[in-house]
Amino acid sequence: MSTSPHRFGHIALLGPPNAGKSTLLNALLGQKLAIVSPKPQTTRNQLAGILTLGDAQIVLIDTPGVHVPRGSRLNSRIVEAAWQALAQAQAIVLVLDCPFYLQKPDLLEKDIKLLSRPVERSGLPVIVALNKLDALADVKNMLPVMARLGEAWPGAEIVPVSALKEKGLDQLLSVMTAHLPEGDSLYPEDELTTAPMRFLASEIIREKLFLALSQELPYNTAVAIEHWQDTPKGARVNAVIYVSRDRHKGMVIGKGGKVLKDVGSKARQDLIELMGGPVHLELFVKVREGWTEDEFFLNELGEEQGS
Ligand SMILES: Nc1nc2c(ncn2[C@@H]2O[C@H](COP(=O)(O)OP(=O)(O)OP(=O)(O)O)[C@@H](O)[C@H]2O)c(=O)[nH]1
Ligand SMILES: [Mg+2]
Repeated sequence: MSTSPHRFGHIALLGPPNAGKSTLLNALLGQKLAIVSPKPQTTRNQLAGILTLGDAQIVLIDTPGVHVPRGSRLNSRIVEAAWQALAQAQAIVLVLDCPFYLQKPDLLEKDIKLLSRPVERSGLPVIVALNKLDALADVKNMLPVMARLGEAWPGAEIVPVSALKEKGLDQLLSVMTAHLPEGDSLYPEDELTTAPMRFLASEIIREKLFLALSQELPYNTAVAIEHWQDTPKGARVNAVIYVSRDRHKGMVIGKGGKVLKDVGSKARQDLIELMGGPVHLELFVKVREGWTEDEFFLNELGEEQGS
């Protein structure tokens, strides 16, 4: 029997957009909770996933990708949500895209600069998950990146991982657990998240939009659950997809409604899995000019999302 004390705490997954934070959250949980897309800035809110292990319970907080926010209020709020996660955490896992930095070494310097100050100010221990190991031609290629990160965060453990191929996760988990304070679990062991179902449903729809739409369009869409009813025949869910311009509406609907139909049927499949029963999903597209700048609307969305 293990004599090590039980540990409990929150760990923030922090890093630039597209580094694989949400993929890592899902891989660590062994279940899809966070949405993922090849486009940067997919995640817009914190999302807590609860991982119950034999000797620890870790609340993993997925965060939006940190970057220098340009343009909209939405963008500033997204980045703010990421930094705010540090206030609740006992440790930080910096998730970084190794192959990307090999291609663009100057962006490694830029990201170190962006992350250093807030991370240092938080006073939290840092673990680096150097991600996308599987996409390297030779694992030795990561050595200079590791050396540079070792300079930037002296003493931080750097764990090469592949969130996609689920490599290096056991090592990452043992390093993470070691950084947690002793304590009892706060949540039942079968609880996966603190996020409301409505939020998870709206995220699933947003993921399908991110996958279906090109260029700037996904960044100008938001999803709100307008109506939710649990019936003996399953859940009836009405969701509104907000777009910021009239011409975007047609693009989201697509020729003969094809895009919206496709988004709806893919989202429905995931919702069935999430809820473990039949789902009737109806999607509506509404124009709300300038919503990405509208503080009131952004607050409303935030409340819906439990954040
Ligand atoms: N090859 C490879 N691709 C990965 C890995 N982890 C994530 N990806 C891909 O990287 C892209 C971005 O992944 P996400 O998990 O959405 O990244 P994120 O850091 O959450 O991004 P934002 O939410 O936009 O900040 C997706 O296409 C993933 O499939 C990995 O270990 N290897
Ligand atoms: Mg993400």
